[in-house]
Amino acid sequence: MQRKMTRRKFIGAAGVGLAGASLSGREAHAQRRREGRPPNVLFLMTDEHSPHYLSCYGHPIVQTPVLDGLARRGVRFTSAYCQNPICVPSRLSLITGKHPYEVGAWNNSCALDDDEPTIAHALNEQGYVTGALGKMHHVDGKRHGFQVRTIGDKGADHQYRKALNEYLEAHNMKRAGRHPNEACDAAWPAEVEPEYVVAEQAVKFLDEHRDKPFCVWVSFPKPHFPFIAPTGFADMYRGKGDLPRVTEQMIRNLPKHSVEYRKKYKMGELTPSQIRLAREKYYSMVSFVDMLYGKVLDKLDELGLRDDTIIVYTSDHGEMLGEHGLWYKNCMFESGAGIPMIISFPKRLPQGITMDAPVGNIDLFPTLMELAGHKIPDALSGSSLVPLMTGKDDGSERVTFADYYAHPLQIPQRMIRTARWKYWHFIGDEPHLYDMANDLEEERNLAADAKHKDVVAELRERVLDGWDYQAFQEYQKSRRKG
Ligand SMILES: [Ca+2]
Repeated sequence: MQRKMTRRKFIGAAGVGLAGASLSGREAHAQRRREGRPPNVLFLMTDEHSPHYLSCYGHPIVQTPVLDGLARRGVRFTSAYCQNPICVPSRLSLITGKHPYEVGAWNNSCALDDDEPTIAHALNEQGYVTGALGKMHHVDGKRHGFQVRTIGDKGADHQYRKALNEYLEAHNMKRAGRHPNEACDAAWPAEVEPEYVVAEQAVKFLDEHRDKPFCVWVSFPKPHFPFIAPTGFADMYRGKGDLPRVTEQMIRNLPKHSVEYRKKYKMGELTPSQIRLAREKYYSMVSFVDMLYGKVLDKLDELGLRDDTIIVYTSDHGEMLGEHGLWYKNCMFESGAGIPMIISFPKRLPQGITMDAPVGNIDLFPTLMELAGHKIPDALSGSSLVPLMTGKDDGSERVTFADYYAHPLQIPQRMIRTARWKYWHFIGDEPHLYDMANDLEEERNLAADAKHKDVVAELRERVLDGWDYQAFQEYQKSRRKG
């Protein structure tokens, strides 16, 4: 009630100030509406974007001019993580602000309970129009609070793969599979790519909802495999695929889970030229999504909404791209559980700065609520990044967690990242400890080193504190019975 009265008063005051301005009646009206309203949220999200593969994160080959521009106008996080390195649990954690184990999100078959509130519900209550365009990966096909779903990935909504599928069918073509050894160039126009049609819908959404506060997810499936360079983006990197540094020690270090995964997909059999080619195609996909986000941001500028919009860029997990001899994600190494994260809102946040404190996608729900001036719901497990971004918290005590339970071995595992350490705990395998200040490539597992006994004991305790992996074991038992 208090908030509503304040808002009305503010609209009134803005009206007086505009009386003498030389705006047309309609423009003045539109401006008054904007000035009294809370900021919009534009949520740019990709799938499988490893944190090092953007030029603003220092990658020597990959070019991401649009996201670099966003980073110049915002805060870029260098130690950001998803809460589970696989689609569904990661995404459900993000929209609920809770750990995957708190919402029963164990693998890509798990649906969110209908009663579980999401950020969309919270912003709907504040009078926002909430939209989810593109990949949300809600396996039940439900909206979970998002009101507008003009292009979805499941159920009755218009699916983002429709244009591509129709094109392939009409031309009697098939898309290459997921394995890195199938990397190639697209033989279809960029206009039928799922991301292209989602971006078009995003532009339409901004046009249609410009006069109300909105929160919209513009969510792309790329740069998720298959490793196919979109038309127009293949030449940019042709011949420029590089090899990651993989040492024997890294391979020896791998946990049982990753050894099994490597075997299952024959990752060790890839030749250097196959690795180079798959990485090259990945770079093309990254630049393609970057270009499309440019179209969406241009629309925001054209509508004069940029200053009133909080913009977030993140991904649901990374992509190993051959690092540590691994592909895909499904692990806690930097390129598996790490993500790029940029938050831009120059009205309230510094511009062009980087923050090294550990943060997670789980923190975005409370962060966006606070930045937009709304109350943060009590039940969230993430914490707002606003104190960190505005210099009120130095971040030295911050930690973030990620869990994993899915294929190939279904071994419950949990990672804690502190300012200096990454500790990766398994139920049924030896732990890992990496000194992230001195070994960012995670080459030396220090968990068995007597010198670090106390660090391991402390982090082990923190990882186990409150972690309900027994609920996963119950879930597995019930599945076996069913
Ligand atoms: Ca994913």
